Amino acid sequence: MSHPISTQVKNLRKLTRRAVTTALLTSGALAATGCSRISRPFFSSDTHPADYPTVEAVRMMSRSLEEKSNGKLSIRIYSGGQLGSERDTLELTVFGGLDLNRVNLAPLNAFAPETLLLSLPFLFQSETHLRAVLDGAPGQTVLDALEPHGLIGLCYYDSGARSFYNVHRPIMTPEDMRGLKIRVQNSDLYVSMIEALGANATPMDLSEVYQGLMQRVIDGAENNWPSYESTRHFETAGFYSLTGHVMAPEVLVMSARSWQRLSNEERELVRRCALESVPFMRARWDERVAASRDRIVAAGTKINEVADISAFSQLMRPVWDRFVKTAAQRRLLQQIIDMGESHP
Ligand code: GTR
Repeated sequence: MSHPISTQVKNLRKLTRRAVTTALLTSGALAATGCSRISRPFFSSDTHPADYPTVEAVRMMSRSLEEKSNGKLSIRIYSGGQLGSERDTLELTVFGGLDLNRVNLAPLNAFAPETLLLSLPFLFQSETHLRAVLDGAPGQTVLDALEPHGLIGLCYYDSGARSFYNVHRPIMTPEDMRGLKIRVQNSDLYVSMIEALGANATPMDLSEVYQGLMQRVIDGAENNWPSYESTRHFETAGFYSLTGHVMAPEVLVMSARSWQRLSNEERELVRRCALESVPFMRARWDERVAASRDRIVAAGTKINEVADISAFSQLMRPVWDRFVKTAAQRRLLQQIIDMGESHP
């Protein structure tokens, strides 16, 4: 029986992905057993395209690693989701088939509960507040919490604020969300946030959202300006409503297995180069937000501010209680909130 072209393309993509993944696992395993501790570039994954600020930042990190290690260390980046979804590539990273991975905090929510804290709705008062938290003690605590799960948190990258977009109407009040099928990342927190607004949450991989919108399997999704633009979701979902409900950052992680193969000096260098890529990324991010916004506006997208943002936060903030459970988490949350006073 012959399959439609789209299925054939999908299957081919899966096959290619499997071949690359097998190659990565094999070379990871070889490097683990060989006497030379590092015999190849680090392999790194990103769902975003090659010109996205997160990918550019890791490329910049690779250049400085290579320079500072006299060519011994570098990074080969597999961008554009070539290796699969963030969830799948994270598993690969934990098992050491991949050395580095740039992901959002959402796919980490399920196994490292501390990551939930930075993903809570209406937590950060501003970009200044967010950056102070990421660069400060609470940010470091969350990065450290990844280690027992087989991941070394190297640094955060900005991800701006996420807002809703959909194919039907501007979202002015929470009532406008009622009954809409909204794609979310694979995280229970995101599901709860959407349900708190009376909408239906549909967890789905990013790569499936464009098709989902085209075929009206979903009515909308939520994301920041650059992702709304780079995925071309604005072409189908032409209403973008600036709720800015979440400012969860991106994180660059290294497999603890790859980390164990590094000498102390190499570890220090990897950390330093990752941290040095952060200001570069932030500058590229700010430029990209402006460029994405211009492109989206030029396409005739209907963009609206939300007059009463508190109507959204009143409904969404109660989900905090469901996800912040332990005394340690509550203390960390309080620390994050307090930093908003000094960094408004
Ligand atoms: C983007 C983020 C990605 C991924 C994506 C999504 O903003 O950079 O890592 O989380 O959103 O919605 O799946």
